Amino acid sequence: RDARMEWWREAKFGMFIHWGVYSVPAGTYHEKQIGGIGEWIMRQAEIPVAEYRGYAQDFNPVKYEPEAWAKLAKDAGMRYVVITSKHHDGFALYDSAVTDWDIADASPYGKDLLKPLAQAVRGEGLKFGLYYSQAQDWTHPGGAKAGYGEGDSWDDASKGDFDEYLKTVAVPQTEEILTKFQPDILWWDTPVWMSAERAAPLNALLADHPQIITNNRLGGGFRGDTETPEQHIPATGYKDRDWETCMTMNGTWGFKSYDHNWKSTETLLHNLVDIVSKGGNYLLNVGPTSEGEIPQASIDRLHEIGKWMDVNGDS
Ligand code: JFZ
Repeated sequence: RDARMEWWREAKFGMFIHWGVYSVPAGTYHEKQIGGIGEWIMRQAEIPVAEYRGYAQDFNPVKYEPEAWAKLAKDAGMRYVVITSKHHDGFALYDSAVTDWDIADASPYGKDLLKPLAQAVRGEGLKFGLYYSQAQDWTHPGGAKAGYGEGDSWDDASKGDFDEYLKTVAVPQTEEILTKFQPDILWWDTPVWMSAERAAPLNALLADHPQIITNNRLGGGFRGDTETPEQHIPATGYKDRDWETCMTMNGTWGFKSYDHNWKSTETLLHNLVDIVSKGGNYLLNVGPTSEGEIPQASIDRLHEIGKWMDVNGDS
């Protein structure tokens, strides 16, 4: 176990990437600015499935440069990258055989976004991880909807049986991403409606990937390898547990066109030093646009962190 965690413990600093169809509305629905985090716009505004699907027509990241993203992370002193393979809106950033609600089938871009990033990231000598929303899925029938009773939804089209969803979508997609991309990390999230029985088949898929590192958000009592304090730094770290604080640079994970509430580079560096001094890792988020660009404010801060690393980092 310790040998498996070794690279992760030494890594200290990683890039989180929240990217998907929500970058198209970018926080605005029918001329109204929707509160909360950008990737939750479908849930917040209770957008019907058919209407939300339309946004995929404008998710066309022709400016996507995975090599530049990998270099940006590397130059900032980051040692790993974790990207959303599927967030709560159910949209997959790779060509999934399980569904047509993915980048290859539902967007004009028409091809996988993850393999090129995996290659670029590993080409820079960094580790590559995948986020996967195993429980919440707001488009596939039966997927969990936070705030709703089991099986329920704001749209009849996404109501359904949760166990059926797990069996026909979550399990096969997890299997797909594990075999297609061989991620070094699998980052589960929001175990809405989960139980030990429901989580077990997902956890079992990890057995074929003994090197993989997982977090504590699968649900059903599975603790994984890492604690994931969100948007805060625990005062004294965690006793006997590896941990990783994930944090946004502004107020959202997914791109919101009008969120300019950027933390200063000084604050970001202060957070990094604080976290590392307490034995944790810092997973710092960027939210690219629907065209495939990381916001300039994020790039500027990562460059400045890189300059600090040149003087104070250990490699
Ligand atoms: C989840 C997601 O819902 C969100 O969109 C984003 O992906 C984030 C990284 O993770 O949000 C959470 C999950 C857990 C907590 C808070 C927000 N938590 O444990 O306090």
